[in-house]
Amino acid sequence: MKINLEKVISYINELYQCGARGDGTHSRVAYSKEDIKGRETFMGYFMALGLQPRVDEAGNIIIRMEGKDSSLPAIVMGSHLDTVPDGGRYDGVLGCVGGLCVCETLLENGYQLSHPIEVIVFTDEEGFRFGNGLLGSSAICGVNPMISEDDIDMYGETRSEVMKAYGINVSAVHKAKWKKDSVHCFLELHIEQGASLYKKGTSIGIVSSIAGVSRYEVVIHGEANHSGSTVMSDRKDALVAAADFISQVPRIVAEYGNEFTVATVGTIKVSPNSVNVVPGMCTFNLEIRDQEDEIISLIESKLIEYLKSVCEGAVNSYDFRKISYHEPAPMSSWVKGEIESVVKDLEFDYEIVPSGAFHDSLVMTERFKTGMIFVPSVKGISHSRDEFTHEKDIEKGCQVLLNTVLEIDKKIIN
Ligand code: HGY
Ligand code: MN
Ligand code: MN
Repeated sequence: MKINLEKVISYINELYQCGARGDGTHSRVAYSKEDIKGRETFMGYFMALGLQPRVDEAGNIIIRMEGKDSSLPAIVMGSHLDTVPDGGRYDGVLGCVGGLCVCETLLENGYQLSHPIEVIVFTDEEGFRFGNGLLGSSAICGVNPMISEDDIDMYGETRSEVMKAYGINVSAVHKAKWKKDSVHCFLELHIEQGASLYKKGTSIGIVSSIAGVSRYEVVIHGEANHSGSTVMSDRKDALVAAADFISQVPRIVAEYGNEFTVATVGTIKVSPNSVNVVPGMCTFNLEIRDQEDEIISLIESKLIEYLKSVCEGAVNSYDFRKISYHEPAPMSSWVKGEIESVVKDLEFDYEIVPSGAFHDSLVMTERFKTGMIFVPSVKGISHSRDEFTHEKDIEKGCQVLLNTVLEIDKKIIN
């Protein structure tokens, strides 16, 4: 059975249009009208196949295709449709479209698996608006998504307002949890988002493990004052303290981390944000990622130590709050092995690679047997409008996904 590349590409392009703008950018951030349009478009593809999607308490879209034995646990595939702002065409989308393409190919060939299939679009993987992502996958796995009705997003709106408008009741999110024995395995096809496959010219990556990620909100409280009449020695400038801290993040990572350790300050807000006012408050998000838990904790403690030293005497106070944490996670060796034997049978070149980016699989692997298939990102670029993956690699990735589903379906686990 061969997947239909032409259809896969047309779905990817159509979903891209749901967030494309005239200025060449593309954003489909979670909870936006573009995200809603993308989700409706995606659900429409399944309805055209005669499959009715449902939306769970966490906003996840789930499509079930029955197998010969509906009492068997489901083979689940999926990823996310939300993007970062000015994001790429493939991140997340490929795994959702890959699941769709598997269902469509099976239907077209009149082939029914023994196991049911479920395709899932997870809610808010990126966490752009509130800072902590992986919402839908956390809910499904019964992992605390660390959300509250009163969380304030980057536009000043509360989580309860934002999610209500999206059809989610914050207090009901936990009800989306799945039983452990309801899943045979979870498979996520994704672009690599790094350059290791691209540099080696390899078409397929089989993910060994996903880096852990810890995210924080840091608030520095200084004193707002007149920028003309407040002499330098009298200032408590929150932005200057933040700048000092941020500039030293790379040094601390280099000193205490390893080749995979990364830390990033990716957002910053200054209050009152006026050209003639000494910044009174500075709020920013920090994240630390590594393949080892202990390294994340070490970098965290070194950064807190440095923040304390920067703030002492220079500003009034600071808050350092962890907003989410996911420990590094190995993928299931059983699923990895199944993918590897499929790739070998297909005679595709492959590498076993760690993932520096996180994915819903990071959470899913805590509860279900999980495996990830990577295809190369040209020049390793992702979270950017320049994200690109060659069609020949997309075709191979989808084919590996389909063949893995077919192989795994033969394995009945009691
Ligand atoms: O941020 C990440 O690693 C992922 O792309 N959401
Ligand atoms: Mn992403
Ligand atoms: Mn992604």
